[in-house]
Amino acid sequence: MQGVPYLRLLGLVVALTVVTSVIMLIPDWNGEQASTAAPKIDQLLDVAIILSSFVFSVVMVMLGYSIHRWRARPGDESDGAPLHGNTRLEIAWTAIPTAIVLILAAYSWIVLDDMEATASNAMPVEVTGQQYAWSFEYPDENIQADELHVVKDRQVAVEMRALDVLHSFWVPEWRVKRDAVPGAPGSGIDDDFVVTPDRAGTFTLVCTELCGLGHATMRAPVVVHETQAEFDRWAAEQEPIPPEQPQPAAASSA
Ligand SMILES: [Cu+2]
Repeated sequence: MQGVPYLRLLGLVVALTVVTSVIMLIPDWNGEQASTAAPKIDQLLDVAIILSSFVFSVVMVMLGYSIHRWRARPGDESDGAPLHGNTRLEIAWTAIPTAIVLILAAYSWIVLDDMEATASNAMPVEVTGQQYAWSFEYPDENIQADELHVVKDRQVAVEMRALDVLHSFWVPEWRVKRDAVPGAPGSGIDDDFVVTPDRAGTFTLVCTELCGLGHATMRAPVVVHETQAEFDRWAAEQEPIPPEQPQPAAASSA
């Protein structure tokens, strides 16, 4: 290809990348942050937005340039020249996206590894999803509740269960999301996760796996207490876990 203004095209790509990134970074996509994972997830999203803006800009600039440069002039009915291809171009459009994907994968790995680090003082909570309600058991306190109560700055170790179909645990302000799968626990399904809330207040646990007609109503209050003492006062008023849990007939005998 002769006479392609590479430098000017590169300049356009950089300019469009900057403009697109700035516009796309303005909205607060994920909303309020209320766990130690939230800023890490949000920063990962920002990096993904900038890399996506770059890919978008390369495609748009090359598309615009090609349409302008190789458009058919009025009255031109001739065929284009036969082309074999362009090895340099093909290497570039394979290598650059591969590098972008590998960089994002490595960065995501680091963030996920960091989020999954467990603390020794974590509070275990067993979360059960069923059509269409959540319930919570606290093995350390031997209580059960239909609200999720936790303590600010204390890690929560959540173990998920589902009694009927797939459900999914999501507190948007915490950013973490994990499926509750029938058959877990003990089935080898990855059904637990940790999260450290770092803002006291009341939030909402949302089921984010379409689980039936009542899916949209499958929510539960999440209360993050300022102190452990406040949590203990709440815990003292809750029902104890009954010794024999009523199980559906299909429950495994193992
Ligand atoms: Cu659901």
